Amino acid sequence: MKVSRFGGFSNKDSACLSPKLLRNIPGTEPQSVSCASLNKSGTLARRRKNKIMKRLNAVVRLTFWLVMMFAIVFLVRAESSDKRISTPRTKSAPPIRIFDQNGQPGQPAVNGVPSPTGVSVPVTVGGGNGFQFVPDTVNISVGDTVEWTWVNNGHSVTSGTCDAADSQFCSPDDMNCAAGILSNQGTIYTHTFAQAGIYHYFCDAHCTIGMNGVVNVSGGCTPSGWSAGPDLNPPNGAVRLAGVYFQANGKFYAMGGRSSDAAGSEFTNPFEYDPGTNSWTTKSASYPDTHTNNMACGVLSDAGTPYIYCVGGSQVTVTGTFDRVFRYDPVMDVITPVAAPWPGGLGMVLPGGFTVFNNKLYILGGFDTITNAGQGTNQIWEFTPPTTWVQKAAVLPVPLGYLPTTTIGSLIYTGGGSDITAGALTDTTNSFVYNPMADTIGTIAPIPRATGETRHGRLTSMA
Ligand SMILES: [Cu+2]
Repeated sequence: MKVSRFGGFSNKDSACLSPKLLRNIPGTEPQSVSCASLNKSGTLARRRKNKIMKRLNAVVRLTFWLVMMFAIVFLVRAESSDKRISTPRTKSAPPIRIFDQNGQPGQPAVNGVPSPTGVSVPVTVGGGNGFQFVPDTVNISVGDTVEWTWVNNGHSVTSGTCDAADSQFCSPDDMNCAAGILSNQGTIYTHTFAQAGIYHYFCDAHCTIGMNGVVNVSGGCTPSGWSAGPDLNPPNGAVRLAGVYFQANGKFYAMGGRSSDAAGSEFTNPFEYDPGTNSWTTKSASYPDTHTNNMACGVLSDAGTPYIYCVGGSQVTVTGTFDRVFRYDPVMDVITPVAAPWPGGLGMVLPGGFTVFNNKLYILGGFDTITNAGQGTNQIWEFTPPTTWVQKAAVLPVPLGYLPTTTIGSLIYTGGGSDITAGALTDTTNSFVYNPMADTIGTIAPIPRATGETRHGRLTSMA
């Protein structure tokens, strides 16, 4: 039974990686990776103004939210791990409006569906400790859109540095930016960036306590923009890794995988790519086991701290798979087990396509390596930190393994995937769109070329 397979990119933003570099992460198409500036913002200039009332208000609200967050975390941890702890998110927001770089209304956008030339990147307003933009740094390309969603009351998105609006854009409607109009929970504000640059923004009520953000807009990808990068650490190449962009530090991680199909060739440590130095580093943290091929990995936050979660996986020449979950903290370089094995693994199913939406990891389909000598599965699973697994009611219209899968806006798309019959893998053109909030799935136009045994590339409309 031949089980060759991919490496992949699981991320919301992708770094500029070269074809040479990408060749060492099988299954990745160079054109599917968006170029994005990964420059961190510098320290924001602060300007003092008379904000006594707003600060007092902020302290009261901060205290309230800290108490609330503690209570929520406590209650969630007290839940049994198999109990659904979340309800579908509902948005009671005004219609989205997209404004161009000059503040002029552009074409109306359908919620979650990006324009053909760009992607939509979500940012939470009032996330984190309640007074943060999460993530506070977004790296996008020209033509991409940032979608800010308010999760609590009394915030603004105002371009400029703290208390110094520059009126390039602002919530709720790009008008009278200097006024610092505050909006409430459920509000959605979007802005499409038509020009490259570094765009600072802040919350008019809370910038003095650190509620600031930055959008780095790179010039966009063109074929001539590719340049050579360093090879992945293992000189003989690597297969079956899961690629993850970690937005919090702007670095890219290759998780798991192995150097060959020979027994014992599994990698034991994560690899880290730093776009700033254009170099790879082998990290010190080591994997908890050797079932590190074909894992499903993605960035999820637990109690406000982002981690790379990895689910399942196989070991070359060893029958069966693992269902375990672990998480990697790239900042601390620590791997810890997560006491919530994937119920869909059953010791024999490799995760299929995977992607993250709304701080949940979704696994679509999979490869049952045992039943009928190997067959595809159609289940859809959802993992929410810290420990909750839910099998969704919707299923893939046809069983598939190794689906290229990604999130665009609020929808999850698949393009192709492997039909697995009696252990034989065949590329297909099956393509679906899954709505994780409605738990519905539908068929979209088939991918033009049969595709399988690969993971998704991202984050452009060319994926
Ligand atoms: Cu605020």
